[in-house]
Amino acid sequence: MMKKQMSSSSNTAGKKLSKDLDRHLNLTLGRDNCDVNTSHHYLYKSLGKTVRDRLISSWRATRCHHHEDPTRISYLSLEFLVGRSLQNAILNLDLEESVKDALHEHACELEDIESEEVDAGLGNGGLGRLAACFLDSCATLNIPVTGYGLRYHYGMFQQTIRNGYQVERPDMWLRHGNLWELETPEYTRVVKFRGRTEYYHDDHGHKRVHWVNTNDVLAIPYDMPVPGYRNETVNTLRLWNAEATDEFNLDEFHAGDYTDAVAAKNRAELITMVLYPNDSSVQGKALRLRQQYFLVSASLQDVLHNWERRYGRDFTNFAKNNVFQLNDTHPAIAVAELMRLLVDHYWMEWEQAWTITTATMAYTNHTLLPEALETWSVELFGELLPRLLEIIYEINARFLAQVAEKWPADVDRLRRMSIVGEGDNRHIRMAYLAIVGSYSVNGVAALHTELLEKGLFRDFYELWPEKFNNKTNGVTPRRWLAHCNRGLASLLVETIGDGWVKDLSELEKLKVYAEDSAFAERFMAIKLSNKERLAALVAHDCGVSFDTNMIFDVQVKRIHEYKRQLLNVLHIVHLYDRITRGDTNGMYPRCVLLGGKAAPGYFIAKLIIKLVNSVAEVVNRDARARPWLRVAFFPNFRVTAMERICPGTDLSEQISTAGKEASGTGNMKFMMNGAVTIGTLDGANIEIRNAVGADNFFLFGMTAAEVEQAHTNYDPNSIIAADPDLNRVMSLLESGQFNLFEKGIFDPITQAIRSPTDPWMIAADFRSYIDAQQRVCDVYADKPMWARMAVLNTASSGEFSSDRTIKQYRDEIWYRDV
Ligand code: 26W
Repeated sequence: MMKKQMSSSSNTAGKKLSKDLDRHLNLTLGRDNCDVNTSHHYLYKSLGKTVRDRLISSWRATRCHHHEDPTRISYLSLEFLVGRSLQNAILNLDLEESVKDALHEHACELEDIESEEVDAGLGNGGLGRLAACFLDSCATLNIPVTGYGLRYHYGMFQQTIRNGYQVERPDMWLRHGNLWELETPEYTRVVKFRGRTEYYHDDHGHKRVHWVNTNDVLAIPYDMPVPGYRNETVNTLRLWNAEATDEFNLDEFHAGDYTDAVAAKNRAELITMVLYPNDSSVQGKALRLRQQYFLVSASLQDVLHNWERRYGRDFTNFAKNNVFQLNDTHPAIAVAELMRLLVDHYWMEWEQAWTITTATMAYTNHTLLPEALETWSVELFGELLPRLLEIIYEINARFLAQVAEKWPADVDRLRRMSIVGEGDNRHIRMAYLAIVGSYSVNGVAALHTELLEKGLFRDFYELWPEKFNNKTNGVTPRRWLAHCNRGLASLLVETIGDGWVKDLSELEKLKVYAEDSAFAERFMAIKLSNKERLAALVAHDCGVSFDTNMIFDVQVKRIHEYKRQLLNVLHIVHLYDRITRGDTNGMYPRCVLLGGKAAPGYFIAKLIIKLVNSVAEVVNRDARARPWLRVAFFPNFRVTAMERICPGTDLSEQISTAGKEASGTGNMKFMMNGAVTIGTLDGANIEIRNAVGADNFFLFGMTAAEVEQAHTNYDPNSIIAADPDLNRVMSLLESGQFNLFEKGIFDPITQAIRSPTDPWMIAADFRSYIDAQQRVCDVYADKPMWARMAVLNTASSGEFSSDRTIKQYRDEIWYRDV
């Protein structure tokens, strides 16, 4: 009875969806079924609108509900790497069956339609994708979180490969419009730049500040819905778009110069034109600082404005009900901006404003690399944001007084801890501003947090140990398992039920099945079909044929020296060398896939891409290698590509120099999908290995402490000389075999490996890496043994759900006693 009712009601829902789809196609878009036959584009659009309609009422309901609850968590981030939205919404709203039926009437599969959607590539890599996973978990856990970001007109560049080199092309992702955004001009804010400050006394004789003669820019919000998993909650991702103010234009117009007025309009709109494609190194460009301040000022004004509408100018409970989570230092200027708004706009006393600020700001650090630590020159800062600079000076003066009180006469400590770094080039240290202004400072994996406390932020940890805490990253199991791996998801539902989608720790129940050979066989059959899907993609996008009988060995992530794609290449060259010498004893055939974007100005990273492609070309052309080794570089790696890549991977490469990768999140996606990791004791690898057990993880390399130690007398040339395998690999690279027509191009790479100051210690970990790769071959040859490991990896991945991470943010950072 129950069942019958359900199926008939879902049937009605299905019919309604089908009708709505046709209505959008015919009326909203003005097409008929004949047009559709020529392109899937309009079907995508009408399906998108149909799905969106179903989000709208829950979206409004969620806003109403949140209206009763004063709590508001604002996640401030310059990046949200959301990828596609259609399938995610369909999954979370439980519309899959209805959509399938409706599309069948158009002789279409969802798969044909989904490829019409372009990725929203509003982020670089790990940090941006983490923000997107977090939003999914917050909505699913029904936490009132608003994501605040920028509506870049050009997202992460599109990467193509020409003659083995990376070529960047602009990503015009908005060209065909964005179905998922709703413009909400009624919440427009004004953001000020430049000008100067004027001091005056108010009617009560208080000294006040006016920031005058400013260049103003409008911030127009575009809202994107963030649906929770089957719980009726729809949170908001609010992306600000920069537009010129009318007044701004008018001033110039009165001055008689129409063309200058239009030029000024362009300057304002430049702010949200393009995402900076740098990951882990800073450029210090004025436009970047303008982006940061624009995001922060518009978002804080939005929150304060909403507060004022509901509670007037009474801020007694503001701190209790508000948190601003800062995604790295990029939005750290929020500390100073909240002070400015409270003091200059709401006329609050400094002390009270500071109490509120330091009770609402929370800072997450995502990197230890010194080149990624943001500083801004005082000169630039003062010119662009004069009032903010004054406020930072005041914060710093009061802070240093506090330090001096605790450590009298420790001048060196004052110099070390100052928010304003002195010297030839005076600069603002954004990480220090974030720490001083926040009540919580967290790292993103256990080792990373420990290194922050003992290393980078040691002085601050000594002063405020209670501020520091760890929140190991996670990824959303909706996108990274339920959606991207339909085959495995069905097997899981059949075996342990569907509770894992909302509570990934239930995957534990799978552990007993690791010993069940029938189950393991089904698990590996699914892996095989995912390898087939991946092989088809690799054939299409790389023009290389992968054989699914071989090990699929994958390293996809941003290209960076610390991530050591080079070590992977050395292994490939080593295998090739063995093959050409006829030494294939104990070798297991493998297909190696590398992919990722290099920052456009990062010379060595771009050269590494060229090297991968050059090695791939030689290997793939050589008939002797064909049965043993195939190599491909995946162009334009992005969220959507990862959805196909991680389910089809056997071996996940997580091989950074220990102590350098803050956490990693790709490692978690691979593990969830049943790949086994070869990795160093770095970032979350350590926790992954603890969860799955040392026997089910291929460990190699120095520890973070050993790396630190080894720097003192590092001599790669003697390591190379003492290791015949490494010696041959280096000779091959130096012989020019891989660059016959471009003599010497790889010299910078081989020289870096041979340099005693190589920070990434490639040579030091070579032997141990090669040995671990040999163990991979040995285990892979034993099919049941590998299957057991693969199953155990999925079964042990429960704690790497971003739901677990977000619960910890909620319980340990966001909901606290104020
Ligand atoms: C301003 C230049 C810049 C841009 C981005 C500096 C630094 C960044 C990010 C902090 C780089 C980043 O994405 N970090 C990654 O964050 C992930 C999520 O926490 C971690 O899993 C990665 O280990 C970390 O590299």
